[in-house]
This record gives sequence, C-alpha cells and structure tokens, in this order.
Amino acid sequence: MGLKETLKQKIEEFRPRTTRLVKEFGKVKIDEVTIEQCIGGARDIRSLVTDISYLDPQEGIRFRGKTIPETFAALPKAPGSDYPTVESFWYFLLTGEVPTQAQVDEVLTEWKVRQEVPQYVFDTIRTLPRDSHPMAMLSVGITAMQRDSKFAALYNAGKFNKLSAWESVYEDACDIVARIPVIAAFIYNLKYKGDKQIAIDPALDMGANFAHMIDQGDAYKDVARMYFILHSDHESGNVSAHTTHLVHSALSDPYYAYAAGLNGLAGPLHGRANQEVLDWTIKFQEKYCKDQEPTKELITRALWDTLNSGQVIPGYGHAVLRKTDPRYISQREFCQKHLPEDPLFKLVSMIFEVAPGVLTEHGKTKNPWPNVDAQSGVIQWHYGVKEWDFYTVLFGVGRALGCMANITWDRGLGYAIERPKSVTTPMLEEWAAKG
Ligand code: AMX
Repeated sequence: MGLKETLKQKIEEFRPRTTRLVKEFGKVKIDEVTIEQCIGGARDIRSLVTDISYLDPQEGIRFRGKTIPETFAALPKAPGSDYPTVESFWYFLLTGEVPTQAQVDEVLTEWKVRQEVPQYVFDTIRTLPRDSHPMAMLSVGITAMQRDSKFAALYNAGKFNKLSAWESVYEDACDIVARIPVIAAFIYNLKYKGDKQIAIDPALDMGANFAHMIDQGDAYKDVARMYFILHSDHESGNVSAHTTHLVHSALSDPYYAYAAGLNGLAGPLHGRANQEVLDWTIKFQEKYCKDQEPTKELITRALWDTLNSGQVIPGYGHAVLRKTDPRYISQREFCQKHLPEDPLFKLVSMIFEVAPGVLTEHGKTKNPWPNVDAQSGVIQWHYGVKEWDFYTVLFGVGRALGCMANITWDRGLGYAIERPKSVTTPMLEEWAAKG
C-alpha cells in the first residue's frame, strides 16, 4: 500500500476517536486559564491537539512517540549514511509507522516528480531586491506557488467535502516539502553565489540533492538530512507550527498557511535565533578576542554585556523546555564526531559551559539551557555555509515537514476554524478584584 492509501486508512480509523471525544466528553475540563497566561502569550495553556510530535519539558521532543536517537535508529538510512533519508522521516511523521525500504523508495520516486518548481516561482523571487532577507524570498516563493494549490482548485470548483478535503491538502503538502529545498537552494545561489544555479540531481534523495544544489560535498549530505529532520516539528504551539495551523484552519490552502508560518519563523525569538547566535559569536570574537584566545572569563563578560544592554542571549531559553534541548545534544554529538577541533565548535562549547550559570544568576529566564539554535550554525559554518542570514531558511525547509504533516491531519480530522476568545483589561481587573 502506498503512502496516501496508508494515510487514508489511518485517518479513517482515527476519526471516530476525535468525534467520540467531542460528542461524549466535550465538556471534560483539561485546563484552566490564569490572568498571567492570558497576558503572557497563552503559555502552557492546553488548547491544541497534535499527534505528530509531543514536547516534554524535561525530556524534549518525541516524534510519533520516539525520541531523537530512537527516531534516527529506527528509520531506514540513506545508502552509506548514518542518517535516515528525509523521505523516510516524512512517511513516519505522516503515518506513525516506520516505513520499509520499498515504502521509502516509493516516496523518493514520487518526490522526483513533485520537486519540479514552476519557473514563475524563480522569476518572482528574482524580482526582489538582492538584499532582501532570504526568509522574505522563501516566503514570497511559497506564496507565489499558491497558484498551483490543488486544495484551492478543489475549493474553487465547489468540490470541498469535509471527509475527503484532506487528500488535496496532502497533495499540496507533498508538493511543498518536495519543492522547498529546491527553492531554498535557488535562493542561496541567487543571493550568495552570483546566481550560479545548479540543476537537481534526480538520482539523489532530498537531503543529498540539497547538498548537491548548494555545491557541497558528500559530508554535507548527512548534515542536511540531520538538520531537516531535527528542525521538523516541536509539537504545535510554537509560532511557525501554530501559525500554519491557524491560517489553514480558515481553509486557506497549505501555501498561504506555510508562507504565514515562515513569516513567524523569521522572528528572532523563534527561528531567526540561529542567525542571531552566529552573529553574537562572531561579534564576540571581533570585540573580545582580537589579541587573545577566548576564555570563560571573556565569555562571561560578553554575556553580561548583552544582558545588561537589555538583549536576550540567543540560543538559550525555551518556552516549554526546562533542560538542554535534545536537538542541541544531537547536533553537539555530530560535532564531537565530525568536527571536534573546529574553533567555533570549541567556542560554542565554552559558551555552553558558562551561559547557563550567567542566565541563572541573571534570574529571569525559566530555562537557562541551550536550545536547538545554539548549536546549528556552527555545523553550517564548518562546512562553508557561512552566510548566516540563510540559516533560518534551512530551519524553514525542515519545519515544512512538521507543519505540512500537521495540517494534513488537521483536515483529515476536520478540525474547526481556530478562534480563541478575547477579553478586555477591565474584565481582567474585575476578575482580579474578585480573586
Ligand atoms: N536571555 C535573556 N533573557 C531571557 C532569555 C535569554 N536567552 N530567555 C528568557 N529570558 C527572559 C525573558 O525575556 C523574560 O524576561 P522579561 O520577564 O523581562 O520579559 C524572562 O526571561 C522570562 O522568560 P521565560 O518565561 O523564561 O521565556 P519565554 O517563554 O517568555 O520565552 C524564548 C522563550 C525562547 C523566547 C526566550 O527564552 C528567548 O528569548 N530566548 C532567546 C532567543 C532564542 O534562542 N529563541 C529560540 C527558541 C527556540 C526556537 O524557537 N527556535
């Protein structure tokens, strides 16, 4: 059975569970809301459902019930590689099942057809000023491609059906995940390589082809596979996943929805933190280490300078996590294996030794530990992808996997338009007075 048929069976088997919960247990309370949460970004309020991944504050992310090491161990690997193909991970995210090699091969073949990006998308991106941020370029590219949405076409033809609409969301989702690395590589070459474009190699899996298209060697193939998988999903309350879900809940098609998600990912408190980390680290070297090697004392001074100027330490802290992010650890282990002597890796490791203590002493953040973004730029830098304003685009390629798997299931289970209720400040004051 192919991926779509498997998914169809899974969605149809799952649907009665959701229907029963709403019909029979709809009034059961699972949370209550405080004034602090209402003003403070809805933090921790249980009000979203996803089965694609779950984020435990202590343990970190589980994709479909599996930790990062379990996920990497379970999925079929790319030939000669330590890492699974992105295609096998896509199958797993969508269905919750570890695919056989034959099932992975089917996705690989399908993506070869889907990955052809229409020329007008490239033409549209080319009209932007070259100094536009690459995230703006990516967002424009995805929005431009909305013209091709199969979900929008179905809706426009008056054929929207609540039970089967997910099938055209799935079609768009697959097109987006297959095409987005090609668009990202195009942007990279356009912005930083004098528009010297490299054609798709149809023999390669998604990660390997991305490496090829940005003119990287074999070693980077696993970097791309690992990077896209690690950045894919972090349950559905984070800004990019939540925005994508929210926008799609209005039945905006997956292109509109993911462009919106990317626009959220572009924020410095979210996906752009990986760019900020490199920026911070390079500026630290320039300012504090002109005539000397970095030391813990110098790092401590620089961290306090940043905090005292009212800025955050990028790559540290998290809205949900209360421990070192396992995505950080996974990338750190990659560095320890493949680039242990890299000076930037050594510096980032030294920051890891110092920053949690400084942030604890500073006393504001609930989580002084590093998140995914503290480690990801180092790897890119090591392999020569030094244009750090591009790093969030890499995040965006990976995040497409989670966001697209999520909205395919959203539609499959017929989730409603999202519409939380607002209150006014006088109302809060009135409730506050009553205690
Ligand atoms: N440096 C300095 N101060 C920090 C901090 C950091 N890394 N992390 C949190 N704080 C501060 C907050 O700004 C807040 O200060 P305030 O009371 O003056 O407003 C206080 O600590 C409490 O914040 P919190 O409850 O611990 O965090 P949060 O849930 O409000 O925010 C996050 C989470 C990630 C936005 C925050 O930790 C942060 O700004 N980190 C740096 C940016 C970053 O790395 N973002 C990437 C996160 C992962 C991702 O999405 N890719």
